[in-house]
Amino acid sequence: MKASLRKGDITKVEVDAIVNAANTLLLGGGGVDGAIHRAGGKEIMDECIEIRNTQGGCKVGEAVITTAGKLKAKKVIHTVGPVWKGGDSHEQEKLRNCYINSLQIAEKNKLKTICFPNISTGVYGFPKEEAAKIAIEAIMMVESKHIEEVIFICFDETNYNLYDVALKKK
Ligand code: AR6
Repeated sequence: MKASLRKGDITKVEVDAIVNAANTLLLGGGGVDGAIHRAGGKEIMDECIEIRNTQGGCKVGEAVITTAGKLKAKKVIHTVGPVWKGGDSHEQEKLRNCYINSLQIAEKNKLKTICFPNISTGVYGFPKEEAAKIAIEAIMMVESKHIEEVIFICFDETNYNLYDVALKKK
């Protein structure tokens, strides 16, 4: 599995699946979640509502998959990152699970290219350097037959530079 880095807007990326940094209710919101729902259209929300009605949303660290609606990607994998509460509430483990569970869903769906935003590093306040380290280590823990490439996309310069340094060390 190859790991690569890009700068920019995840809604424009042409891959098998983009990952959304959602909330437990799968109701949409601000940040990358808002951008994905705005660009992808109603179909994504319709499937999120269906998932909410059947399994009550998505727990922190877990992931669910929907259509990507009008986006160039084929699927959206919604995962819920932890809110940073100082580091003593298993935030690291929960964030690691977001990456692992998203990749496991991708693998189950035979998807080859997956693009991740920097989960939890926006309004959820996870320290960016630690989040980047966890993300990179997590994807290396996943065994896969189908996944060929994982792309980390960074919207802000700080995250881009942190991933650039961290990926070069691997
Ligand atoms: N493309 C790529 N990355 C983006 C984009 C974009 N279009 N927009 C923002 N980012 P956040 P969280 C980056 O706050 O911290 C929502 O309201 C952003 O710079 O979107 O996991 C949900 O509904 C940051 O680095 O997600 C939840 O309630 C990263 O995406 C809550 O926010 C994550 O920032 C989730 O908070």
